Amino acid sequence: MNDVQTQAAAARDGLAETTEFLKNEIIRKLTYSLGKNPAVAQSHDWLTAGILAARDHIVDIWHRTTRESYETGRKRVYYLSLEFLIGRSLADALNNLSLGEAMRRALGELGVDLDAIEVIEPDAALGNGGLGRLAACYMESMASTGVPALGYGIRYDHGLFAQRIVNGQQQEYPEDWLSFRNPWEFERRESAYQIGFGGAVQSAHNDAGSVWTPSEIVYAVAYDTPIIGWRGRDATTLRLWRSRAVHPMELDVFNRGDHLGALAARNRASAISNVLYPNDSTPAGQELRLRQEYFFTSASLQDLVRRHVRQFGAIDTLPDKVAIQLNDTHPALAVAEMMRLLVDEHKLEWEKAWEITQGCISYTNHTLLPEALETWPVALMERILPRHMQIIFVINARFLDGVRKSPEGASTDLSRISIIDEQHGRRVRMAHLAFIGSHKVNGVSALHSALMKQTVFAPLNAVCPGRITNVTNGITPRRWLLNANAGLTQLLSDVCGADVVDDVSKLDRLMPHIADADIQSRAQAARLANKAKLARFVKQELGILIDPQAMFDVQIKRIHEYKRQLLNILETIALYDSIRAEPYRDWAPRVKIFSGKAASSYVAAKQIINLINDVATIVNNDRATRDRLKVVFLPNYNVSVAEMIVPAADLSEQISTAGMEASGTGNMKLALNGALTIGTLDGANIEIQEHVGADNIFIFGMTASEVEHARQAPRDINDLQEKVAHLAGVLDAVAGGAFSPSDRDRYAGLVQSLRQNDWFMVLNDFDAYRTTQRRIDTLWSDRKEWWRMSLANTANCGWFSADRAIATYAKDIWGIPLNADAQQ
Ligand code: 26V
Repeated sequence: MNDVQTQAAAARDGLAETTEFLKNEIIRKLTYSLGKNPAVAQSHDWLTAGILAARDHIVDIWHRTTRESYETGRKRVYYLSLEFLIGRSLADALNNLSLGEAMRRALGELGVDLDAIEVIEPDAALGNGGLGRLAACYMESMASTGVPALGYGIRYDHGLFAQRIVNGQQQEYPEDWLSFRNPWEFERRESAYQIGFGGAVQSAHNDAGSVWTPSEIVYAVAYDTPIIGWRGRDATTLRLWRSRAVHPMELDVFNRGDHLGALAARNRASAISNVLYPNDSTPAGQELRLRQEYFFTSASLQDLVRRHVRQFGAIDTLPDKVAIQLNDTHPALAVAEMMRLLVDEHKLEWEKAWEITQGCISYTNHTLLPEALETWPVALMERILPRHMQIIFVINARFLDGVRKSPEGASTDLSRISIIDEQHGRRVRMAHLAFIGSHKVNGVSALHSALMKQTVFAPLNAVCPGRITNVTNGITPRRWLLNANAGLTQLLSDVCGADVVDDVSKLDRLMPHIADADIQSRAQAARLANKAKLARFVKQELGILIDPQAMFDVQIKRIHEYKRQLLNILETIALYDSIRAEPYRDWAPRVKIFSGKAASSYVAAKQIINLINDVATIVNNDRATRDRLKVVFLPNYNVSVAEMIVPAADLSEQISTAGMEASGTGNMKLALNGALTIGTLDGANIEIQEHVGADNIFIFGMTASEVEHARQAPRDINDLQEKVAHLAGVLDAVAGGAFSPSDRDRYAGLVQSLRQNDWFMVLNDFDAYRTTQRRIDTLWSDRKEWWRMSLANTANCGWFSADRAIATYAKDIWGIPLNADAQQ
């Protein structure tokens, strides 16, 4: 036998051995952990047994990682995020452990199909969208690149609501991912912390040690989930907090006969970790949200401070060993809580405490939308967190004082940099608190970071130059390429070498081959198989038949006016009219695929969902356009649905109003998988263009500065409607009820608001968008050129790996040297 044959034989023997081992493990788990006789086990029992068997393989690596990080005393990242949008974990874990094939065989020999049980694992949907998914990608990437890390969040009983579409309209249902228990997690009863609320403060001076006596205390109990890195390299911890009452019930109240009252405290406490807040357009349930934010921030800081003091025996070395990353302002109370712990509990001087706090903390901003920037009424904060409010006042006073005395002092409008907004009934600006308490603040794409300096943070940037930096978002290629698209991955490792899966920057080795007919046809075959799978899913979910040979044109993300699903559906209507008007032209057959949730109180977003579904009903039932155009709205968008759509997409819609999408990450997932992008010069689209080249992307529409100017100048929308082909006709049709025959006025208001104040520039960009779509139609018939462009996208998108983003955070923000073998 030669070397290769010997290796193959060893792998075969290894595989046979591992298969046998796993088979025994699964049976043992089924029998002794679940108490199930294999003969009567149901699918979900096999799933749980499979997860428990896989988890055992992670635990040793996890303990080793934790031990090593303890022994080497390396600096550790604490990633504080109110959201972790994880999705399913089994396929990802098996792949990272290189156990996929053995597990498939082991289950197969037991008469169970791995594919069939993987899909019944519930999605852990502990996030709204991009921000939460980013946190999940970064946890996996830190485990893969050897960055010591611990993620902190909330173990919500209920994740993001489930969406159903009834009569074209969104309905929300509670999500219940824990109903079959969660086999990935370990409850840590010993790691419980007391979290106080309300009460009063005794202090001589606000900036010296004070005694806060809360009127209410709840427990935060830790639940740990190991996150396994690529090739089982390391495993990091995701620690999620669950709230519990200190006393399960008040027995004296119960004994007095007030049975419900006796449970009141318990309910009040457990409400904190009950449900994830949707990104709402209206501020509802404010107090509970603030309690959630403080609850998880305080538990996390108490935990990390305790760990540090135990390990290093001192508090002042904290910034050498601890990097705290705030994922948006949701954990911004960390600034005040850290000061409270250091000044009140550890009795440090204010100046020293401030140096430590700023040395540890850094903050990522994810949006510049004014309505999405968190502020809390001072009065609410004083009631719920009296000591923190005092501390924030001191931080603010000292900061403003410093600026006043500095050379810039005279030219600075202090009201614009203050943590307190005095204009809108006295509110605490959480972004200012996070900014002032951080040594670095980052945006999530080059444009977004630049806009931070020019807009929302301009005054703060002027007095703290150099604090704002950029880390363009990234995505984990393990989940979004290797797992989601096994067919393409096989081709890529054949062409680029097997090591491309360890380092996706090596995808550029594909470049010399992008015009190769054989490689193009293999890529096409892989895509077609993914599209056929998606088509089966669409048929099963919606009963709509779609042709895998047609162009799959996808827009998948939260529904928001700035993301402009409305622009997409209006253009779809124009296309529909054009096809009907000229049925014999060789139109590129298209399937328009939409998926996404609207916040429950976001009326305009819900109307857009309704319109997409109404258009779908008319178009899909029209024989005239039957083979040319289909419109599909896939309900209940989540990570798992994305994993099916992303590898099946031909065209990726990234059409936000320029300047409004901080980065986008779906854009990266789709481009990496070879979808061509039609997009505006917004967020990370700009950097995608830089990497793939202007010839390999379809950019259209107004730039961010054009949008800014147009918003200031009055626009002649009537003139626009007269001049732009199709526009008036499309708007009239929608407004007149052509797509809502049973309720003709349904969209009158929607169209009227576009015509009166088109804040998101839907009408302005309509023509550029429509004509770009028609260019894409033409390209579709040039298959060679299409696939050259597609492969150029895959070849050049390795840069959007989360590993690159994490390496940048490690170097520029956390001060953590990476091991040489993890660097790219
Ligand atoms: C929040 C809200 C709340 C009020 C109503 C409107 C609204 C709209 C958006 C948001 C999202 C805030 C934070 C967020 O999720 N940002 C997203 O972060 C992603 C990861 O960095 C990034 O790719 C997306 O562009 C950005 O929107």
